[in-house]
Amino acid sequence: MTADLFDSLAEAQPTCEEIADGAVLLRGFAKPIEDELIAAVREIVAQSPFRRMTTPGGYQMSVAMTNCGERGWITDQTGYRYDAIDPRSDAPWPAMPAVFRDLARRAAESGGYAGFAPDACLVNRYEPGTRLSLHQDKDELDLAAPIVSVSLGLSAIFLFGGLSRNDKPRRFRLTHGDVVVWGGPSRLAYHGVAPLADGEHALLGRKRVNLTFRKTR
Ligand code: MD3
Ligand code: FE
Repeated sequence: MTADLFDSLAEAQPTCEEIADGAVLLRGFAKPIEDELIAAVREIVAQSPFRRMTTPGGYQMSVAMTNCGERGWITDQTGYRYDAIDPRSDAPWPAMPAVFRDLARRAAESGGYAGFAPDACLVNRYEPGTRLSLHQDKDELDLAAPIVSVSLGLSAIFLFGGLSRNDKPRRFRLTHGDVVVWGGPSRLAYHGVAPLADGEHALLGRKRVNLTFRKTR
């Protein structure tokens, strides 16, 4: 067998790697449905555009966000919360596409969390230089459910810390099509994204889009 054929066979089969207690990295898991996912993102954004939100501390986030599903994550001067209404359109967030829901459920099952039924999907858009500082995701009522993240477009350095803000983060490169299931003891770990390096992605151009699927109640 030639090295090339061996490589292409290896790429066709997503790998499953436990990167921390309860956190499973599924390399390339979303790749087979990349076109459907990107088309769905475009439809969501047509209805609820990306916007840079303001934190309670008065800072404008560098990452632009939107949501789909029954509820969406928002931040403003008064705090962080999940809300059924997009404050920009005063209408419900776009429905979660079946291709999103199914991907999140299949990924969670591969990661050991069968029956994952997300009610919210936060869609983050990174441009070169934008970053997400170290934080915990704890606005969800059901912390027993995992969070499933899907990376599309330019790759990013993901920072994965511990349960204390002071724990030195490990760094992982997340590339187009990678899916991570964050559950169990990793669910409340501090995490963030280093400033995005410039580049050009064949499908998304100078952008990274990250989907995070959540069960908020
Ligand atoms: C680890 N998003 O939206 S995805 C977020 O790439 C967020 O846009 C990042 O952090 C991004 O809140 C990282 C990976 C991720 C998401 C949720 C987690 C890692 C997590 C929750 C707990 C532990
Ligand atoms: Fe997060």
